[in-house]
Amino acid sequence: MRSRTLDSVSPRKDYTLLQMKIPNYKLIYSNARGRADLARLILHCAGVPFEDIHCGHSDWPSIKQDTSFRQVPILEVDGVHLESHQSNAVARYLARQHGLAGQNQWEETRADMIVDCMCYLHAGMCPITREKNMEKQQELFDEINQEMIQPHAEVIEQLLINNGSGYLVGNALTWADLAYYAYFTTPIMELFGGQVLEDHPHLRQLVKHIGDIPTIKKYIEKSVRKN
Ligand SMILES: N[C@@H](CCC(=O)N[C@@H](CS)C(=O)NCC(=O)O)C(=O)O
Repeated sequence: MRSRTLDSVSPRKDYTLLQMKIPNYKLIYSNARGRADLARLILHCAGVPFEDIHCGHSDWPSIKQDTSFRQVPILEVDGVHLESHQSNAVARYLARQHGLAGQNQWEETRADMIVDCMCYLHAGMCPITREKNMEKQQELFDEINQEMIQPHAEVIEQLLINNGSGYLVGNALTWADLAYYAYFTTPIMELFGGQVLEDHPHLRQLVKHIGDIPTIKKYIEKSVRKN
């Protein structure tokens, strides 16, 4: 029976507190949201303390030389660099550690699938961020919205309807839900995408619900999460 709703299910923060000693996390990236946003959202949502280290461009060469792929973000756990510096691998690790990856392997795989779909949605936004003229940005956004965002949102809306819990996977919040929140609250979305979720009430409600989670709300209100 699918009777649980968004209001009745909260993130499983207790997982962290009851079952494990919280490691000392350092997340190293610039002060942009970019590829660190999902990891930051997972940690804030789970109520896990971490050092959010914003490095400047001039620091990158020295920081990156210690990484396998010469890229950020980097997650350091108890002083050890996680030897996988890809942003989704970092986010997946944190989601697993803190009860936001899904409640069994099937749910984990569903969440992975959904997060993987986001890659092409994010990639679709690149031409807009490269464009400097705002009218052209709007045109590009409208094009991408019609060709890519709306068809995808329709699929996700239907998935939410079929799932019936208000969440994308199972009956509790996962990092897949946070990934959609991250995508639909980027600066570009906030600038041009006021209407994108108009025809997708379940997805709109999910994004709103996540923005209303107290730990997320607090993070957004006081953070530099502006770009
Ligand atoms: N696929 C990688 C891409 C990481 C990436 O492109 N990082 C950029 C910052 S957003 C970077 O380190 N750029 C500097 C460089 O490649 O030298 C991931 O998702 O982590």
